[in-house]
Amino acid sequence: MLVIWGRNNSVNVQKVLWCCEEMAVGYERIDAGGAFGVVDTPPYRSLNPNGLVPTIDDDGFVLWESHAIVRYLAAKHATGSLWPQDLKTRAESDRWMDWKHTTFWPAIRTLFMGLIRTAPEKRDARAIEESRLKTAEVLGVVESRLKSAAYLAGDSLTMADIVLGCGIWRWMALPIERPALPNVQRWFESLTRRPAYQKVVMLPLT
Ligand SMILES: N[C@@H](CCC(=O)N[C@@H](CS)C(=O)NCC(=O)O)C(=O)O
Repeated sequence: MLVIWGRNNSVNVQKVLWCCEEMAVGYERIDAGGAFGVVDTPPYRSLNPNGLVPTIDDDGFVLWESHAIVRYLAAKHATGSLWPQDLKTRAESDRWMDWKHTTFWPAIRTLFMGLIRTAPEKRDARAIEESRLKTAEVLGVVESRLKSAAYLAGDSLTMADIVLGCGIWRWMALPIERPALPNVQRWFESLTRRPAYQKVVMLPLT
């Protein structure tokens, strides 16, 4: 049995849950992180010395880092779909996964944390606005890509859509002004029609 540690409102945990739901892979989820604690206990630290979520245990194989987990599970259960078999398609999918961690999340993090996880009187309005503008700017790169493809790596959903799709839910659900990005909008709407996305990603932001 696959065990996943992590609170269900974490963007990084949601990637793993959505991946499993798309592939119809069964799992047991254990609440950890945030108000649930657990991540600072010695048993958890022996699994994940970073004290972060998610962590998985797949029949004794322990793994942390959400994108490594998504790659591992997709390669194990979804070769030819979430894990593209074609080398170049897989490289494209990988590229967008790295982009999500290195470009998209650093851009949106202050906006998300500011509006959702910070009390109104403690918010830095200027930093939040800068983050909103930066996120809109970097999403221009996705907008260009999605002019010529339905999904990030081509014609069908891959692991890249899984990881960026969890982030885009936050962008779309935040109470903010967003520039018109019609291709990003179309892609996002296609994700919202997937039962697995509805079940584990489209939750109220907390
Ligand atoms: N690079 C790591 C980042 C993991 C991470 O930052 N997780 C956050 C939740 S999204 C966390 O554990 N925060 C502390 C907590 O929830 O207690 C990954 O992708 O798995």
